Amino acid sequence: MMKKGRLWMLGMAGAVALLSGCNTEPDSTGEASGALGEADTVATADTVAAADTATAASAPVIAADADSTIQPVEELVLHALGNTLEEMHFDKDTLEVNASAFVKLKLTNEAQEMPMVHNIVITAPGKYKLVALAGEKAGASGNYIPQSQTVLAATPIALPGQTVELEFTAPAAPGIYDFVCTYPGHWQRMNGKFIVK
Ligand SMILES: [Cu+2]
Repeated sequence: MMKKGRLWMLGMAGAVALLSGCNTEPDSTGEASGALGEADTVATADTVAAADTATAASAPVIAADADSTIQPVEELVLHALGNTLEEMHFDKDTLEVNASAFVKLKLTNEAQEMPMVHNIVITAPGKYKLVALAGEKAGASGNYIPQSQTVLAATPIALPGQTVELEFTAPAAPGIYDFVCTYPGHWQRMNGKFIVK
């Protein structure tokens, strides 16, 4: 909020500077349409100038915020392997993050065959099966993701060869949550524990 305030003030300062610049020009007292045109130009120039100035001026402020309030990003990488219902699996059965961490999860589908399409849905503890069965009912139009409080986060569907990404904030409450692929028929082999420390 502080930063926004500063940005706005710098913007105003820039606008004032630019406006006074205009006022010294002989043509600036011309007809109304000309003045409107100048106003538009000033607004655009001000936006650019303010953005430039703010970046330089507020850099130390952003750094201070990062130290005190912004969580470090925790990256998770998962691969879905196998080309048949019998072979398919995630390469990890456990994911681990810190409570309230900002998580970047990347899922790469290494399969070559349809219907080896996968997603990852993070669920409340012990709920992966219920979420997966409800996901089947949600169908393709619902991305196989049910509207449910027990769904904490979900990637889009990754087709064979695709990588999908998901950014979310981990639960604040430590515990053993679940993750599961909710594509129909996959949950039995494609699930694991999402551990929040
Ligand atoms: Cu799957």
